[in-house]
Amino acid sequence: PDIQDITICDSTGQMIEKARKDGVELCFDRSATMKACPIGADSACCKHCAMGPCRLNAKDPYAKVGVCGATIDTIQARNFGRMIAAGAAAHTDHGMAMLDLFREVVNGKITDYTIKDPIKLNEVAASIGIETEEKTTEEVAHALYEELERTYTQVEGEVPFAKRVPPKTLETWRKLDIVPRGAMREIMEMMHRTHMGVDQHYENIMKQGNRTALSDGWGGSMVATEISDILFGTPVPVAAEVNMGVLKENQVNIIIHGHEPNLFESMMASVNSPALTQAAKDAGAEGLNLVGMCCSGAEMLSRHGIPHAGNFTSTEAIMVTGAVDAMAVDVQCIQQGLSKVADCYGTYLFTTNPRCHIENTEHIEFHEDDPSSCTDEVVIKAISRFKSRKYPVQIPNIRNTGIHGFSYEYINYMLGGTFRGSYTPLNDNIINGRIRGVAGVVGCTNPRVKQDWVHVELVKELIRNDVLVLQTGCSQIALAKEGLCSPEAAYLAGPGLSEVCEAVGMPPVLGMGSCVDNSRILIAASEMVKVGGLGESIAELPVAGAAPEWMSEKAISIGQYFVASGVYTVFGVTFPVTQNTRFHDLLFNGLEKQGLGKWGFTPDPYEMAQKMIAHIDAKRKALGI
Ligand code: BF8
Ligand code: SF4
Repeated sequence: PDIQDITICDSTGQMIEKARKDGVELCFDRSATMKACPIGADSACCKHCAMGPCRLNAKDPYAKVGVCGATIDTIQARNFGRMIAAGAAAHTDHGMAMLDLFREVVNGKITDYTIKDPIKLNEVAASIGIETEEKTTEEVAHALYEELERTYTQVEGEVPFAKRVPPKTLETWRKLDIVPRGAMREIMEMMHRTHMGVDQHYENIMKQGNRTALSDGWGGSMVATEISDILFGTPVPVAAEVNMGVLKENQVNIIIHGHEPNLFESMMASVNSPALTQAAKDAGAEGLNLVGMCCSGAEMLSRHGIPHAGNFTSTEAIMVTGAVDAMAVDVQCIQQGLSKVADCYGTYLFTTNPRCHIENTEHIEFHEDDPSSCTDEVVIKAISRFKSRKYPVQIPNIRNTGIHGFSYEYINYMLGGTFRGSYTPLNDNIINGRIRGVAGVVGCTNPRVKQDWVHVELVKELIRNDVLVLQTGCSQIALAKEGLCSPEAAYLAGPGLSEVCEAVGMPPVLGMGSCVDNSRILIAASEMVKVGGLGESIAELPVAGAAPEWMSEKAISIGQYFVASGVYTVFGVTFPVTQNTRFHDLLFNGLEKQGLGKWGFTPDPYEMAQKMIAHIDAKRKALGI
């Protein structure tokens, strides 16, 4: 296929062209030759036991059943439930790793990290009912740890952050019996229920699907965000550069790719160490250049303004520059294909997390009690590669500046002014119609669709119609590369939104961080309910969500927790459900009738925008605004 059909990212396009000349295969090439399995795409197959695998016919979904008698609805609900479980497990295990780190810091066993944001510590503790007055930071931290551990382990009862859910939304969940207990329990039960011969009613399976997804959004993901803020600082707006031009020809380039901020934080310490900086200079480099990719990149971009080189589908392509001296990865969204591309260009690729090794790839384990032994080693290897660079370097000369780091707390401050931080002005602007509604546009890029294009076209359409856009993950990087994360992009917004943007000095698109930081969007939505004037539950708000180029099971878990929280959520690319089935109807209509949100699907960004705006308008109408 032509490069203009593969990506709108010029840098990635240039690297695809170079890779073709160099005879190097990228995910885009593999997706062109690996046609998607049409049966799996419709979720019409089951391999949950050895009487199968069984294949049903999506064109005539009720004509056949599996060997055990499972219907199309059971089969696809089980598949969907397991996607939620896997996605929720990824986020919650990441959150638990942050909580483990927090515990060891609080206990004084790990000394390389500290509590950087004691104000946030107190706020989070207070939000879940922990008494903070007349307590030391240490005492509050201990109490918070004890409480948050329940997010994972508790056998009975509601997760701690259920206290942040608007009462009416929580009431709906209680009625439906979907308030999450500990994530470990929910994920375990989801896996059990989707085993051969257990839960065989698609509605009941989705009940557990909702509960499992909520244990991610209001559980593991929220813990990941809050603990990371407490340990590493709550983001405030910061100017930062994105795109492959952040690589520097005359410097030692090191990329961190993955999801856990601790590796990245320690890598920052290593590249700032005078000894290693000197070593880089001795090797003829002007310095050490640390940049991020994917979600840990988005998190560091938002928290510290560290440059970001590109989103998910650019992670192989960037090595084609020949300029990447080392790439260290931790967990999630690490394509195995990286290993081969790294070989082709002599890039040192390292895995660092015990959860993620890659065949034929060196593993240097990262230990939080001795982080620099890993991160220094990565820097030293990168310097040695710089010294003996054998490959011609070709860096696309493209950089885009934007403002990132709009935490929930900062939006509060920004809109409310110094002394009266609150979401009231946001609600006011929604009520008076300057802002039509709020959209969360998030998620991956996917080589099955033109990279970044669906994100960018959708968001342009939304802001043109006065919809304020909140962003996370790889989507945020797509928009940043198009310049939409800068205040100057206000001219692309409709008259009402651009007026608000100009008054406040904010971009029409607010980047909030990584995928676990979607929890910031949940908190913002709860706050909008709390402030008043826009209904009593999240389901009544004029808001919508989208993951236009999604690919991962984590995205399905995120989508489901937004839906369960009351948000209309539209996915692009493809949707893993058979049309014209009862299960499809449950996801796209039935859940809304239960008082939750609902799913939508279209690969077309303009239609997606229309659907979201129509939903926002319907909610406005219901509110009488
Ligand atoms: O958690 S947006 S491709 S990097 S899954 Fe992965 Fe998707 Fe990117 Fe982060 Ni989120
Ligand atoms: Fe087939 Fe049923 Fe076994 Fe699934 S659980 S593979 S549908 S027999």
